[in-house]
Amino acid sequence: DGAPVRTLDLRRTATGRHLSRAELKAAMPRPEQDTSTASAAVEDIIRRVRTEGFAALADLAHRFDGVAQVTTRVAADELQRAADELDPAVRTALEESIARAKTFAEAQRPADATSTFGEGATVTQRWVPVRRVGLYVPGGLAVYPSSVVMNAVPALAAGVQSLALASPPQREFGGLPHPTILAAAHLLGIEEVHAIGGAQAVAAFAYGTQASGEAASIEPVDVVTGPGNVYVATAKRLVKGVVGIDAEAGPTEIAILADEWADADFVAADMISQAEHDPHAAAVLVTASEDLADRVSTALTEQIRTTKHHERVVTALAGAQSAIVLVDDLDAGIAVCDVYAAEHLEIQTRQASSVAARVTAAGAIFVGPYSPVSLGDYSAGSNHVLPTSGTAAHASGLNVATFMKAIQVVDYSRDALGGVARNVVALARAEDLPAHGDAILVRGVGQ
Ligand code: HSO
Ligand code: ZN
Repeated sequence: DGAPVRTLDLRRTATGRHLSRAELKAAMPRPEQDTSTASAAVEDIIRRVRTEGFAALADLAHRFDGVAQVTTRVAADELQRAADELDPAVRTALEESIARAKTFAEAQRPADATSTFGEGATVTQRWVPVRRVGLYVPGGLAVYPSSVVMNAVPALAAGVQSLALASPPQREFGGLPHPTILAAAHLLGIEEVHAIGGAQAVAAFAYGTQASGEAASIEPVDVVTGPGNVYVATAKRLVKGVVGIDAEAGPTEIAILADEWADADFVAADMISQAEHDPHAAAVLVTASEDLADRVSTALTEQIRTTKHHERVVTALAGAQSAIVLVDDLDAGIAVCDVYAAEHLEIQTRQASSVAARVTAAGAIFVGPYSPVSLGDYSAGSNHVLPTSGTAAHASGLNVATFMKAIQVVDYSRDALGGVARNVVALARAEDLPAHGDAILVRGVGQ
């Protein structure tokens, strides 16, 4: 019928009854991702980096990136030069994005919590940054200096001491990562940048490599973050546990909950903005208004004609992952958005902020007609590294706590220990672990 996006009718009139939460979830357009094919290749890369170190990195750079390397480490003057040569408007925009992201990240620092159980009995949860972080930034088609900002700023605000960045060596830039990536790193004060691509970068961060010839050693990190293709996602999954990782990032998603008052041109433009990332990107409109659905469909057809990345956008919008979802009313729309748990959710309804307050699952929520996702992608102050593929049901976007861990500190006096000694002994007996009880009694308390 020429519609740029298919319609999915989840209304009672179409389904015969209201769908349950599980049925809504099954009905929503979200294809499952398969990372199994990349697993064998990535396992091999990780094994080689662990056993051969720099020799493996050099060989993989030659094979996958077509460059010859004597070291992975980018020299300080190359970082400086990239920053000097940066377009001034881009430089200003990056600096202002960094400033906003920094303000917001610093405001997120979690407070320590202490409970006191009478005289001399305290437990405290103390937040401590991880020591060292490895940030991966993809190269190739997508060059995202904004992602350097989004990954680095919360780590710096958390107080991480050591921050390393890796991005693939580019043949057209003499084997260095893309210059805007280097420039962004320099603006953030990151001094350790490596020209290493994909799965091998994740492996080098997780296990470290020894110095060899001119190549500096790479110290292992505590946390690896950053977007990437299926190889990067698979590598992160495989090293998880050895190091911490951020949420796995699949293709980007935008869901828009809108009523008949929404501006169809705004809705269409925002759907196209995220479809522009990837033929697998998802754009989903959820509405109870058939009239709005029709107007958005028309606006999409109109706007698609002149959009630069036409191929990608059309493929993403026409794909099984995208749809205009018709629901009975606003409540049903909120229920649908909650089960879908979009990476980005826009609320384009009347009283948008009170509607937004009722949503319980989304990577980030964008409230009202003047908070489009692309604002958040670059300049709002919020983070754009967000949980995709429905993982927003349990995971969070990148934030200060991603780069911190909480240590629980127990501090009891002799009297305070005596006060709970009987309980410890009783529970130790119940678990048939009497030595646990003995470790209390040996202190001469609780008799
Ligand atoms: N929308 C992407 C982030 C991004 N957009 C970077 C432009 N550059 C995923 O949240
Ligand atoms: Zn984007």
